[in-house]
Amino acid sequence: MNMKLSSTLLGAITALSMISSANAAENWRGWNIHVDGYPNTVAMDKFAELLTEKTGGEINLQMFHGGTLGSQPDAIEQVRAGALEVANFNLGPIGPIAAEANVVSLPFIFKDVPHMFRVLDGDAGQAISDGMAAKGLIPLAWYDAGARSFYNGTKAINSPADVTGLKVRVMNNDLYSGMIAELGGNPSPMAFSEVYQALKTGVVDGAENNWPSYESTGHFEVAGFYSLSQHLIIPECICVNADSFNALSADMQTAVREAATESATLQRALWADRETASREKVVAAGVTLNEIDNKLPFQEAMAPVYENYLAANPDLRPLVEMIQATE
Ligand code: GTR
Repeated sequence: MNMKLSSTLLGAITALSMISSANAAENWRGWNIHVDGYPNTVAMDKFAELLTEKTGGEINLQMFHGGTLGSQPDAIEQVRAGALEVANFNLGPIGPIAAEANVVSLPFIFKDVPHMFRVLDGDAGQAISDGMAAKGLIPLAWYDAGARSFYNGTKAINSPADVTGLKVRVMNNDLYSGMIAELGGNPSPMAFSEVYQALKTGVVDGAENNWPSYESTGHFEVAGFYSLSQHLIIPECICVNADSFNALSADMQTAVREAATESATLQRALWADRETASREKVVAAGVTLNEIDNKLPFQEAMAPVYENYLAANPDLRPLVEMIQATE
C-alpha cells in the first residue's frame, strides 16, 4: 500500500471512529428535589462530574435541581418511562410502585441509620433493589436521609394523643396516611413544594421531616415546634432508568456504579454535618426542640400499620422479618 493511500485510509478510520464515539456519547438528564448547597444536591453534582470522568466522556449528565422538572411522584414516573435517566429519590414515594421497597416505610422498622445501611448492604437490600429494578428503577447507591420527626406551629408532641385532630402533611404513600390516622390525626398527602404555603396558611397544622429538610425549606419559620419522634428512617437512592443502564457495556455499568458509590460516600459525610448545622440553625432561630422520652407509645399506636400491610402483602413478611432480625 502506498503512503498516500494508507494515510487517506488512516484519516478515514480516524474520522469514522470519531463519528462512532460521538454517537456513543449519551446525554442524560437528572432530577433532584433539593436546593443548592443541600448535601444531595452537592452529591448529585459530584455524581455528574464523576460520570463524565469515569466513562471517558461517554455519559454526560445534566442535573436539574430544586424539583424544577416536576414533583417527586411525577419524576419517578419519568425515570421509569425513560423521559429522564437519573434521579435522587426518597424511597417513600417509590413504595406504592415497588412493593418490596415499601418495607422501608414501615414506622420504626430500622433501629437507627447505621442499622438501615447494614440492612441495605445485605440480602434484604438486594430484595429491595430487585423489586425496584423490576419496576424500571435501578438503585445504584444509597443516600442518608436521617430520621423524620413531627413538627407543627402550636405545640410539642409528646404522645400519640398530641397528634389527635391535627392535620399532618405526609408524602404520597398510603402507609404514611395510615400511620397518621392510627394516631388520630388527619393525613394530608401533598407535594414537597406545597408544604411551606400549606403550613403558613393553616391548610395543614404540621408535617414530618428530617432536620436538613425542615431547615432548607423554611418550614421551621412557620412551624416552630419540632418533636423528636424519629418514627421513619427512609433511605434515598441514586436511581437510574433500567433500560438505559442495561443497554450499557459491562465496563460502562461498572463506571456508573463507581461514580454512584463515590457520590454516596460524599453525601453521607455532608449529611452528618448538615444534620448538626440545620438543628443548630433552627434552634438559634427560635424553634422549640422537644425530646420525646418514651417513643414506645408511638410504636404501639403505629403497630396496626404493620398488621394491615402484612395482611395485604403476606409474601413480604419474610422480608420484614429479615430486616427486624438484622443486627
Ligand atoms: C425529604 C426528601 C425528599 C422528599 C421530602 C418530602 O427529606 O429528601 O426527597 O421526599 O423529604 O417530604 O417530600
